[in-house]
Amino acid sequence: MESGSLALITGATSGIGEAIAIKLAAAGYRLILTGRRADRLASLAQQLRSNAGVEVLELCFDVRDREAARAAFAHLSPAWQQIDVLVNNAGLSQGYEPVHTGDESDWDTMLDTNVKGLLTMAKAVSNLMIGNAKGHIINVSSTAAKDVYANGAVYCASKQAVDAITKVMRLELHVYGIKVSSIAPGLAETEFSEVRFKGDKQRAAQVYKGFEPLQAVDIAEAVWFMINRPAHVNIADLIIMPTAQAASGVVKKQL
Ligand code: NDP
Ligand code: 8X3
Repeated sequence: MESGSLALITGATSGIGEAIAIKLAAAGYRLILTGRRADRLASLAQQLRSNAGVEVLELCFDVRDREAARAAFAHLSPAWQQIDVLVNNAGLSQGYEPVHTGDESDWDTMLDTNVKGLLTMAKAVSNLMIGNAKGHIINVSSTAAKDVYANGAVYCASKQAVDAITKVMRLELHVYGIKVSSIAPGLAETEFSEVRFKGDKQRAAQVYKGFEPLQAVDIAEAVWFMINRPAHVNIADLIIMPTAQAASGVVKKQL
């Protein structure tokens, strides 16, 4: 991809999405950034316009709200419809319980966001990419798609669904010259655990104690590598873990 290319990053208000936005802006990408927290979107967009001198369009909506997503795309001017890269990153884990005591509304939130929200965005952008006869969709999966762990049934299921959707979309879109990939991070220190533990910062901090976790920038660099392969090369899937992690839920800690 060239400088001046356009990327849409969902969930850019923190963590991995924000780091990808910073990385791509530094390389001269125009950006469409999404998320629910308007104040954070506005301040990131302003920072990128000032520091990197790139054009940034903020689209503030919940990916679970199909009407809001449709309206956002309906108002895109032609210049903002030429999307080269979609990083389908918005997602979350909510709750950490076995199935037998799990909270059904947490299950709905995870499946509606990580699976149905990702599909909504993938559908909207892939139609634009088909019209443009090019593009690259990167779905953010997880090591939770490769293994399972206790108390993570619905999150793991949602990310295994992301892997399945990625493989199916590749079958459907390769004929249009569109790349479809997934990236599966292991433990990365973001707001992820704070969201999982519903605002309990102390409990969240424990997750990343006793070893060196990934940082969001590590994932951003990997995404950068994926989108910068030659036109004939598609990295179909990329698993990236901290050195101290061997599999989902298997971490060597020194406490
Ligand atoms: P963060 O909590 O830091 O960021 C999550 C992002 O997703 C935020 O920008 C949030 O924005 C957005 N988001 C969540 N729900 C919605 C929604 N309904 N509509 C729109 N945006 C939403 O976590 P990470 O950066 O770590 O997570 C990013 C992705 O990486 C997720 O898909 C996660 O599952 C995945 N992942 C994370 C790993 C980790 O260890 N951190 C490992 C593997 C995968 P806002 O709240 O403003 O809407
Ligand atoms: C997030 C990583 O191991 O907490 O996808 O599920 S984990």
